[in-house]
Amino acid sequence: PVEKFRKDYKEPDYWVRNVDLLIQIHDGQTTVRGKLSAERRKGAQESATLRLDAEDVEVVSVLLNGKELSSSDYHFPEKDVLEIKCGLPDKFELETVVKIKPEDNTQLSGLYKSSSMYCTQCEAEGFRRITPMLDRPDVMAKYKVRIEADQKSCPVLLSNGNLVSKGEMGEGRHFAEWEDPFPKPSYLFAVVAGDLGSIKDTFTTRSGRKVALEIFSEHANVDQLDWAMQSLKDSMKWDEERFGLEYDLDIYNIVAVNDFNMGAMENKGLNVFNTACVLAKPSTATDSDYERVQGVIAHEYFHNWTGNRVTCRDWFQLTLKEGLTVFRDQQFSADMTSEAVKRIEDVRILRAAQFPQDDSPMAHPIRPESYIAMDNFYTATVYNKGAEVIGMYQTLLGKEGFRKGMDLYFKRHDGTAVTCDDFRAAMADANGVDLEQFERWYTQAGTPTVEAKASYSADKQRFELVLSQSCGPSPGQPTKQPYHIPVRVGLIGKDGKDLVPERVLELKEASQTFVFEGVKEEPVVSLLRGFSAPVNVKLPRSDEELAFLMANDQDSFNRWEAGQELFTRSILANVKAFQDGKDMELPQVIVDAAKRTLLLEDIDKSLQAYALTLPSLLTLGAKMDVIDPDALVAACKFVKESMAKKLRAEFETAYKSNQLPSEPFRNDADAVGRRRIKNVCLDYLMALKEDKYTKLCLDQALQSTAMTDLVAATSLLAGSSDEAARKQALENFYEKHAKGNDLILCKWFTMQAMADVTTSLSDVGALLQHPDFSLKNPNKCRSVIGAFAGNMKHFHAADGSGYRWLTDRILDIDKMNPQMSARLVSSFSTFRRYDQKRQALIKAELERLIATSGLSRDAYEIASKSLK
Ligand code: HT7
Ligand code: ZN
Repeated sequence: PVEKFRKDYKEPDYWVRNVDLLIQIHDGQTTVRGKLSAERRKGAQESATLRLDAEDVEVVSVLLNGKELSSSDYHFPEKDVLEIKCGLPDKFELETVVKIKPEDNTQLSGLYKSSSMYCTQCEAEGFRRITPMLDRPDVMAKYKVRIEADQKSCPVLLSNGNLVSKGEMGEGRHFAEWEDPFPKPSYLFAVVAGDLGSIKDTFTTRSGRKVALEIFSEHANVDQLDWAMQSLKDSMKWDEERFGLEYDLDIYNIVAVNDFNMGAMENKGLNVFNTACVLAKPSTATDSDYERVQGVIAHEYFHNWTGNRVTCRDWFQLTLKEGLTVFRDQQFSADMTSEAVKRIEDVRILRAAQFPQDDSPMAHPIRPESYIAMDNFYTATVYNKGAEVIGMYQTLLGKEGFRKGMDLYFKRHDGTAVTCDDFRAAMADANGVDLEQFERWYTQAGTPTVEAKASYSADKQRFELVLSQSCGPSPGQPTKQPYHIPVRVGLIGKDGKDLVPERVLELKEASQTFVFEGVKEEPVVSLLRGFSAPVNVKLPRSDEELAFLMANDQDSFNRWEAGQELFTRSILANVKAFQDGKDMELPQVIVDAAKRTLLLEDIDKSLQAYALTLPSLLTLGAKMDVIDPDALVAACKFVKESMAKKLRAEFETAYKSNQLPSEPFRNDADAVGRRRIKNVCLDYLMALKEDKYTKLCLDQALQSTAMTDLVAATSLLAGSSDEAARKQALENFYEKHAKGNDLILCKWFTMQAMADVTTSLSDVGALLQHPDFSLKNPNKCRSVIGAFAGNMKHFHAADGSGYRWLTDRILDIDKMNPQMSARLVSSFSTFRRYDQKRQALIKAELERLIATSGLSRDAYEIASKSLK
């Protein structure tokens, strides 16, 4: 497979200015006539041939300025390239007629059929699977589309922009013509055709334009669209208020589809969504589902400016739109819910998904230097670390300074395709600051460590903080240059109040000393408040100091962080004890701190819940020299059980006092927080493995009406050793809630695939045979296979059975959907973090994958890079 490099970027020899498409959908075969109005780039050689991207299309004819070319005038010089060999004038129209088969498209890239509807996914390189094109983001054109289809099976025909005409054609067929006034790259093109229901609303922009909003789904799901609509209107308003950004078309359409490789897609004026990211109603969606829908709706909407109006010059710049848009959706969700809670959730995801990636052979800078399959680079690094990098601009420049930078970015680049350097320059120029060194966040992979050493002079009332930074090697980057790191710091006195105003220190050297004057007593340092940079922190502290911070820090994030550090220490110490065959212990200081948190009355319930939640296994694993899955799981269980033994009464009281009446259903912050803390308490109580609590949990699993409570209780029972209760809860969930609803079925699959029971592997094997399972549906694959790959104990079974099972599944899926199989291969990428025996077992599986003939380049790239 061919590797592409960032340094090799060149402008294309031709620009395409207009694309005129005729898409004739017939059951079993679709014909696409694509007319490109193109011109040679100034400076390009006259002899330059036109090389169009074209994949899995059957070329019927090619016309140049209306005249059919003979087959000797064009050819496929290499796979997926259609080259026009004959001479071309400076400006011309090139027309191709191709045949495609959406019904057979299991890759879900290009035009495909999902259930009964036709839809497209063009990012990153799917447009070439519809019609030959210069399928690259710097080629921006205006699109006109005519869709023709059967009227009965496809009454709804949608594309980007505005509907300009529609009508009947006889013989049961009809058409619709759409025109998008904004030039766009091909990856933002979309078409949908199907029998869909919808809800409608309007939004009046701040300049008084009325925008028609419509959200489509299968008819049966129309009652689950209201939350998405509310979220869309909230997003539109928020972007006007926070960034002065107004929507620019008269229509905004969203369509929910069952089969989708990712969460959603921001096609201009026609977003396509995975049903999992748009459907929600109280009886089917958990609180996290509601949050996800709100966040993803916002994310795709925000792309209209950060991604669509200003797009990426090439795919190496992906974080330009994704990091920025994730940052924007995070800020929005924080404003809609709670800033502190949202920050904790985002950092938990970063630590569980991105930190391990940054410490693996798949580590890459947020702006990668090379790729084989671009689809493999839609990663936690590009998205989530990318968002942290954007957040650091805001921390360094302040909210106002950041806004100035954004305004200049749009002023300079609206309507064009640009680079991450252009964004950085806009931020620097708008604020008159030097952000040269900040580029290293884009060029270097790996998670830096910031080490702090503190000293205090009572005489001089002076506090000194020496900060040093380092970052271990990454693939192709043995050494690193110092980063520009904003470190938000507070100094706390004995009374729990800040002694001096909080500061943002700019750490730019390998080591730097920062002095605080007028500090009246020896402070406790609160470092990296709000997680002001994506780094690990090293600062020696006693358990007591952490407990003090947990109780007193005015920064909610660092209160939570101190608790996480306490838990981490204890779990890692117990891992060691388990490995050495010694007794495990839970320090009293942790029990006391947890008790204080449990007894707090006027605390945000979500913060209380997160403060009592143990760090994820992946986050803990990242802190171990060698990950020992059995010891890690045992240590976590021990900590939970010991805590529950000591605080049984407090957990019971908190469980009861946070019960909510079943009617009316509420998903405001208080109700969400109550369900959260209640279910954390249930989790602890279930660790005691007593009949009383199994009964409590079973009652919740059988009687709750809120999906959050049902899932929490049933998941706990799915991992219970009480076979009868486990069976009853799972059967009840299936019969009463999941049957007939694909999204709830996925929850049912996941709770079993994640369960820590001796039959885990045979259970997931059986789930694949379940009549409701389908290997072709990405959500279902993720819910069984992806979830099992996250089952720390059973996926990592010492005999390698979990690894072999995953490889077999990857090979099954790879034939249908390489994007999906490649994602699953990445579960193996962190293999060097495990013991020698497991390393050897995983290595053998990666080698088995690579040796398989016909393996997709997507899966090949992840497998081969993981082995490096
Ligand atoms: N921009 C969208 C990316 C996306 C995608 C990428 C590769 C393959 C399938 C895909 N579906 C959507 C999603 C987003 O970040 O908004
Ligand atoms: Zn995005």
